[in-house]
Amino acid sequence: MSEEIYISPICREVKPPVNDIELHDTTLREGEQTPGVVFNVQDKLKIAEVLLDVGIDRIESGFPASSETEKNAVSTIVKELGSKRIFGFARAVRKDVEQVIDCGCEGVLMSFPPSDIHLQYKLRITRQEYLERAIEIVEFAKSHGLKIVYSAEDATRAEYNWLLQVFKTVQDAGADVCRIADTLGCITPTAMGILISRLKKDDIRRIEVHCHNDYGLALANSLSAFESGADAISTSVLGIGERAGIAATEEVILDLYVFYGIRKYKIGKLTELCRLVSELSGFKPWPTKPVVGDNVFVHYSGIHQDGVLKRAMVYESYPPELVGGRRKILLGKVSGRAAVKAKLLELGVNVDDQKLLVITNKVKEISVNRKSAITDEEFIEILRKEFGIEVKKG
Ligand code: HCA
Ligand code: CU
Repeated sequence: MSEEIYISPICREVKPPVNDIELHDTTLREGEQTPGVVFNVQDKLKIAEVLLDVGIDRIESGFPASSETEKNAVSTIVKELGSKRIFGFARAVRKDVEQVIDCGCEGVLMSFPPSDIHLQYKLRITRQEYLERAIEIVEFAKSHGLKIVYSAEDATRAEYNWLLQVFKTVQDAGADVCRIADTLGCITPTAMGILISRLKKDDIRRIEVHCHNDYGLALANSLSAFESGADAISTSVLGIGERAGIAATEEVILDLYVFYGIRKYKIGKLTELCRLVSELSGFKPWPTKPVVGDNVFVHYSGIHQDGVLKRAMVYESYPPELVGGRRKILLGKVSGRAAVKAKLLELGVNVDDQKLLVITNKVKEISVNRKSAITDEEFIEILRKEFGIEVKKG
């Protein structure tokens, strides 16, 4: 695939401090907290397999302590696919971590909120009690050889110096990565950049971000964190998760590839991965959803069709094939001769200019009385009925 990628040249002036990143995909845990989404063991295995194949660095495979079924699913993933890169979700309670150990996971995502709001209203513990519990549970997990991503749930609403103290404490106790969970998505990209830079300057060695999308900022916050030195980003396929979901795996991989030259993931498999999760979750991406929405590689207006047929880069910043997609020319009220000609060529039909003009006028005439574009099947029928042109089934 030719590297026909055309982005703003100003992007070259943005140089993140680290030129590597880890992706921590939580489709199988956060994603399953999407209302109505239930993955059975086979579903989880299929999704985990493709995620590993794409090159995802860590897979949050589920919450074993939540049920026997869930524990069985996580164990099966480890049994079938190996423990490497397989993590289990746990609260900061020994029983939860023991379940993750029993499943044979390589690591644990330990979620424990330090914000005063959670301490006061949810956990009803003091900051001192929080620290004691955090040290105890991290040391316990470490003593069992688990890799530890320590997640400060609701971190973006925690008071900074206290959050720093928490991260320093757990980092000293053995946590490998400190995660900022922007649980309510309530931070802006600039503020996230300031937070990450400050934590890095204050010697928090490896930082991950888990960004929710309640204000539509999950992806922007994730990239801003990376540009300020974050080492890992938590994502889910199609962005599925609680409420407005989180940063989407496919969008993060595409943006890391195009804007920062991160080539470590099999980007050509993104469409396949998204279609699999969409099918197994029943979650249909909306038509304008970046990377996989039905409309994202469609050119419909005459001006765009004319431009893209002359040179794709005119109206495409990256080729659809990059992510395993395909360009589509849709015919309708605003289509011109260039589009009709391209569609005819796509169908293997050659006509002279005279015939092309007549067919184009017919397309326009039909289109004005309808609310949707003309599908390929309808266009083939028009060619047959109106012009006696038989299209061979390709
Ligand atoms: C949740 C909230 C969570 C936890 C994950 C984390 C969050 O779903 O229970 O602590 O990183 O966004 O805080 O997903
Ligand atoms: Cu979350």
